[in-house]
Amino acid sequence: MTRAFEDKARHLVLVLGDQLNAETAAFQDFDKEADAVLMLEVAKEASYIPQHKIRLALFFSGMRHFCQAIRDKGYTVHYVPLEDANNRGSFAEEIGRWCHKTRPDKLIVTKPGDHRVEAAIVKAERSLDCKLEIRADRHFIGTLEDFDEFADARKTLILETFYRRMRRRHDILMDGDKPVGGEWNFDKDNRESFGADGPGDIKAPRSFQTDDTTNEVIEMVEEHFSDSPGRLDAFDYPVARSQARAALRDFIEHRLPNFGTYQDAMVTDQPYLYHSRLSCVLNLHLLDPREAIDAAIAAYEAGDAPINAVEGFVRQILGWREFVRGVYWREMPDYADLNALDADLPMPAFMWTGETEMNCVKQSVGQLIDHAYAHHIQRLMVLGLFALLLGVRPYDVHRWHMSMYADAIDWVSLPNVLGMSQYADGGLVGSKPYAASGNYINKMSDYCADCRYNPKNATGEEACPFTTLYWDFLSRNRQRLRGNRRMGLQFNNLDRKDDSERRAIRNRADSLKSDLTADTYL
Ligand code: FAD
Ligand code: DLZ
Ligand code: SF4
Repeated sequence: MTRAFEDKARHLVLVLGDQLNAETAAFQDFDKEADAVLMLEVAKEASYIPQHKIRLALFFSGMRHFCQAIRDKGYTVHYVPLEDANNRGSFAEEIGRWCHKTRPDKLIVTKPGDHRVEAAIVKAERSLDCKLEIRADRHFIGTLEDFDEFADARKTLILETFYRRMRRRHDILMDGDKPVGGEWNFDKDNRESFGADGPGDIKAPRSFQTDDTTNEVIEMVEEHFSDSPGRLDAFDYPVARSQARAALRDFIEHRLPNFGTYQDAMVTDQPYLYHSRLSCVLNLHLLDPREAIDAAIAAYEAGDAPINAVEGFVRQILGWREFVRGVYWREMPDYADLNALDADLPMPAFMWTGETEMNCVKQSVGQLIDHAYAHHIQRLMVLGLFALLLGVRPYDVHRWHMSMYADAIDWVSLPNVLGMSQYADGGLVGSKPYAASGNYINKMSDYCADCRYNPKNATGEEACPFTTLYWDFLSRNRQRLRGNRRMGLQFNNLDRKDDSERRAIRNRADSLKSDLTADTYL
């Protein structure tokens, strides 16, 4: 097709790296004859914090596959590769360059998943000759307006209340006005660990072979980001829509039936267990959350998966995923600065390398290096817990998280890390800090059996750092948390310790804090 003016576009639709879906609001009323798509690989997004090589390859490969898919459908796509000699390296500068070149009447973008990116695009509009239109992100089940309506009506935000409201509003897992299976929540059935025999054979998530596009991206990442964390030799993530659907089918068939029961368990060298590994394709919009929920419910209705598994999976997506997104947009930008527990230590360097004698941390970080993935309980009750107990600055924990996980995008990482795991928002996302000693990790994993520390000991040669720091965390935050009734039992246990034991714990905690943070990376 030849256009009247070679590059002139009526509307220029900017598609960001986590918006790889041609059904998004930005494409509504798209006219293939008159409009064009703009996709930008920009150095700034890859380097504003060092990022895992798998994460970089995932975004760039996903973007290139999406570009090809819509070009095949006849869309005009201006795609700027990272290595393009004219690439100016940031969204603002590239948008300016392309608006100048294509002279659109309107620049259209779906709401970005990062407040920083949205602010940069809004700021860039001032120097453009066209209007900017930001459209709502429909890749969620509820709207932000709906979340605000929920939040405005309440003093405190409780996930369970929000989740039930979402079930009713969207008629998901409902039997009239009653929850399917007779309960709203089957959490009590979902806390099993594996016995001495271990988990047995669990089919790992489907592995996707790299194609020429992904191989090119991998080479580019190795060349330009050789110092980034992680490794790429085992890259096998889904990077296209058809692969995302195949990954969902694979989960539903092989892992969903046991997803609930062993949701909280952790096992050496088993990164995924019964988890789905669908967060990346969901967050990059290659998979719609409704598709994931519908597939799980269909498995329940066909008798292929029990209610505790299906309800557990639905709650993660319909409940938590929607809830944290609502909190993010309601509270930003101030949310990023919250630090309710005044935590002020830096993140230790071994959180990037795994070089530590704490076996649970070593295993979880090792897995991150290999796969840019850890499942929820490793994030919350090993790595997040360690940072919480040590007292690391919450925003630094979030930055570390953004740099190590393939699925991290600001809207989802920040409330989970700063809110749920570090309690920096003082109880907005979670009603109490997820503070626990090494005994919890011992109960839910096999890590302690191969560790030089003993999870039962808070002091002495073999004292587990988690256990020492747990008691220290309670002591140092006693005043701040004294009004939290859900912590009563934990403080009662602290009160049972005599003065000399408390002193010994404090001394050991102090030396741990300086030893463990002696070497930092960011
Ligand atoms: P599964 O265990 O199979 O769960 C199914 C899906 O539920 C996930 O794919 C995800 O889309 C959704 N989900 C579950 N829990 C949450 C949650 N708390 N918030 C949002 N979605 C949820 N998830 C991210 O997608 N990106 C992040 O950056 C991220 N950071 C986290 C940081 C911390 C400290 C914690 C505790 C959790 C974080 N989560 C994050 C949530 C959750 O841990 C991951 O979504 C999940 O581990 C991804 O693996 P999976 O796809 O195998 O999930
Ligand atoms: C994470 C990331 C990376 C590494 N690179 C790009 C990129 O080059 N172009 C792009 O459009 N998006 C990228 N992203 C995602 C952004 O950092 C950010 O998360 C999204 O723009 C938020 O919507
Ligand atoms: Fe982790 Fe402590 Fe168990 Fe070692 S003993 S694996 S440090 S919880």
